[in-house]
Amino acid sequence: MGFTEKQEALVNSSYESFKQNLPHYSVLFYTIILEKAPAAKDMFSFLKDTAGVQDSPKLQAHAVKVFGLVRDSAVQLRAKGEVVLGDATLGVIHIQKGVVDPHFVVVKEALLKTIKEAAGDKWSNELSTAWEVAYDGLATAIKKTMN
Ligand code: HEM
Ligand code: ISQ
Repeated sequence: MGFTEKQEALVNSSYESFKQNLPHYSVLFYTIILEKAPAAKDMFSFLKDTAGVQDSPKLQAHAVKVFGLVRDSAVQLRAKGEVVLGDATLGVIHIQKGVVDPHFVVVKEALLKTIKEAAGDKWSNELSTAWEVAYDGLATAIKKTMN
């Protein structure tokens, strides 16, 4: 079965919970990424010269973009069964920054952990799987433009 209405609803509602405390969850998201891939710190222009992960409007803006794109992918998967990348420059940006395949796994794990925190007692395996499927669809679309 394809991506269901229920899955889309689960992604939408937990995305709203994430946005509710964006400063906190943005920092958590980056912190988990840097725990798993410390060298990635220098890839981000807004983290490069800071000590550790510090909350800033830029940090939040980037983080909410990533989660928002995954949410959009869930909407697309439900509506038409595939993810079409709206921004064709995403592949170029990631190549230029030196992003490689294993990074996508790190970001996925961090995203799922962050959503688990944000969803709180509404979290379920079903919710997590919905995010995972939406993320994988988006990651595949970005990677296609990275070749
Ligand atoms: C830039 C989204 C995966 C590292 C960007 C930008 C977007 C984006 C929208 C443009 C700049 C912005 O406005 O934030 C995504 C999405 C991903 C993904 C949706 C997965 C589905 C990754 C991975 C890495 C990565 C796996 C590696 C750790 C970066 C870096 C930049 C960037 C370093 C440049 C940030 C800067 O301006 O310094 N990404 N990204 N991204 N992405 Fe990703
Ligand atoms: C990947 N791409 C762009 C921004 C990001 C912010 C946090 C973690 C990963 C990201």
